[in-house]
Amino acid sequence: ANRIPLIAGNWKLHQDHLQAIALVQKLAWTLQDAKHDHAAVEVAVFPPFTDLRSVQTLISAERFELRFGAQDVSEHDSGAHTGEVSAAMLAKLECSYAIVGHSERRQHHGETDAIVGRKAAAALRHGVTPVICVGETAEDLEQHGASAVPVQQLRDVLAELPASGDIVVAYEPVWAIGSGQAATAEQAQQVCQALRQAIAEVRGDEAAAATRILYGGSVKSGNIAGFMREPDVDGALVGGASLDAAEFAAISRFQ
Ligand code: G2H
Repeated sequence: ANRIPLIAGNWKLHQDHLQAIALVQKLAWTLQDAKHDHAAVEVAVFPPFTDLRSVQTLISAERFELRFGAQDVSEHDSGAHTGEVSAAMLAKLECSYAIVGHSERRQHHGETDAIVGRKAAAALRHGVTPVICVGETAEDLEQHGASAVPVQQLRDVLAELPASGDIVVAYEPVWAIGSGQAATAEQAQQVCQALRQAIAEVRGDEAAAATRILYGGSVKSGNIAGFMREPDVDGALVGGASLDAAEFAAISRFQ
């Protein structure tokens, strides 16, 4: 299958809407200077909710080919859910994606696989592609090896979804997040392959072959090339290194 690589920048809780405009502008210009082929490697940013309207306005006014998305989405479409943001609202803002189930939300906001699955389903209902995050803790790794927990998380999330609809999966070992200690390319490949197998079992071989699976956890320009050489790694979810336009553009070139 011809999977277009995706380099996704998760800004987490950084950049107010004015800083967001500056960062997106700088990133777009840096990519333009490098003659980045957006059809060959998709580049997307995931700013905080309050930045999305500004980012959308800038990208559409300047006709930048960057994609963007949200870091979370409500499982509900509307109603008495104070503080939530719906997938319909994100779709109206031209968000291509919504991250669901990032480990920081699983750890600190009590998100279970069932909740993550319902959030992904809500995104799909409105034409927003969910970026479904899975990954094992250091303790899981020691007790069960690398693949067992992420594969089970993905199965539980997929159980909440319709059989079709575009999804992206991000494998982010919790021990590698923001730690500076990335997984090796071989470790990432092993788990991404197992995740693709799990997708095949639930959604069929064709869907599995078409689904992009990203690696995340301390990705930087110095280690991206190794990950991208692996057959089942189709891109990266980048945190800290996505806040520097030159560094993120370099990662988008896999160097
Ligand atoms: C993992 C990743 C982005 P970082 O959370 O989602 O962050 O690259 O800072 O490890």
